[in-house]
Amino acid sequence: MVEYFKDVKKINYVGKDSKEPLAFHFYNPQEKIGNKTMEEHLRFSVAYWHTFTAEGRDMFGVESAHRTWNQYSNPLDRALARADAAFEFMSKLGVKYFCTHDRDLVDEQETLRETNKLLDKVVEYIQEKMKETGIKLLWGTANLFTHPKFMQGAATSCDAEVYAYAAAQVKKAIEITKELGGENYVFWGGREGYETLLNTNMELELNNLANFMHMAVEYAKEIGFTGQFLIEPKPKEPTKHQYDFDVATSYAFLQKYDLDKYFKFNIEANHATLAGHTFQHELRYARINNILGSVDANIGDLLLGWDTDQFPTNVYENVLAMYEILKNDGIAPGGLNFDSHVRRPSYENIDLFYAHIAGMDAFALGLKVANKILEDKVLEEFVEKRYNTFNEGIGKKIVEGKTSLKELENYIIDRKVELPKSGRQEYLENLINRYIFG
Ligand code: XLS
Ligand code: CA
Ligand code: CA
Repeated sequence: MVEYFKDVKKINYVGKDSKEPLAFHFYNPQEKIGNKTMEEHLRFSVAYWHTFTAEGRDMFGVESAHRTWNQYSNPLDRALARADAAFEFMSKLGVKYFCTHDRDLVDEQETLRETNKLLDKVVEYIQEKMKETGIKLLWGTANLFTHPKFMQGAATSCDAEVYAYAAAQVKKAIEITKELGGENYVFWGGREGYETLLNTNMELELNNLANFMHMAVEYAKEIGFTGQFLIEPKPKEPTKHQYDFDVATSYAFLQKYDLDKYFKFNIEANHATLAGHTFQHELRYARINNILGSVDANIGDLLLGWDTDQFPTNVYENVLAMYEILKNDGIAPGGLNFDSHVRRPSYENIDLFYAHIAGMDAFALGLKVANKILEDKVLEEFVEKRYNTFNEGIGKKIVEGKTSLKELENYIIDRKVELPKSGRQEYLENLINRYIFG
């Protein structure tokens, strides 16, 4: 079999003092942090699309990278070579999970029947590879956004035939996710939204979307797929407005249509910032509602403002993300999927390793620091004190819902209200810095 990454051996943990670049300096899979190993906490996953399918094309330029595994003209040869490269890469990197769209595994053919036939062959091949390597599928999904028929949405299309095609495609994608033992299944509505309300029946589109989700839930039950269904919110791009705007908006949609008990959320850092939130905000909102399912680990560039999907090398952000994940008691069966791609100038195969190592090390650092902050309860104690007026008296009554506007008026009407305690933001920011660098 062709070896695609000849210059790379297994990536090992060497510790922070080593100068070896093709190694982990902070991610030590077997090291215990609290009650779990780093590997158990972090559950890293490689995104098939960014790392093996895409080759660095952007709006202004053609592919900058030429991945040899994608050069075969026959679609089956190409798909199998891509799988070989993927499993060689993941084995050398030591990542135990991957995520994929149906159309990353094989290119779309003339008809759905032909595509599905090809897909079956590739899925069988990948099953073998998974058995050999022990690598598992974190989540599968259907690509309902690349082909031009989806230009006006899939489950929210203005055209019933497109809707039917999308439904059939999702049916098959759930089947193959089940065959591959996928632990989750993701719905990302990249084109479920609108470009202009002038031509849009929003109510019909949202109702159709809800029916689509109900059919998916039903079908999963029917075939015994027990993986977790996840919604991945994103407010815009490629569509001007996307219905799954952020966690709160999507959660309201799920509740309205009685879907909330079947879904959790896959939260992507770059999508949070596009929605005008921090990554931590989206994680926190999901956590407190018990709907935090999985994470697409990346980071955007706030100066550019679009979905740049960069590797999450910002330790500060990762500390705050891991803080939420630890408070959630982990995200299994979800994981940290690197929905990240190398910059266009980082076009060599070796850059794929440097990028993943950088993301894994930065998340390992985030995990360590967040765990220490939690162990020392420094934020907990601060927050606890900040709200302590709710622990007794009238505050306790408010929390318990045992008071009324009248009673509150009576209570406060003759009192001089003092200023609340200082928020101490800068003190807390410095505290976090001391944990990171101390
Ligand atoms: C695109 C999304 C997409 C989903 C899977 O912005 O992040 O890659 O994660 O369809
Ligand atoms: Ca994503
Ligand atoms: Ca993205």
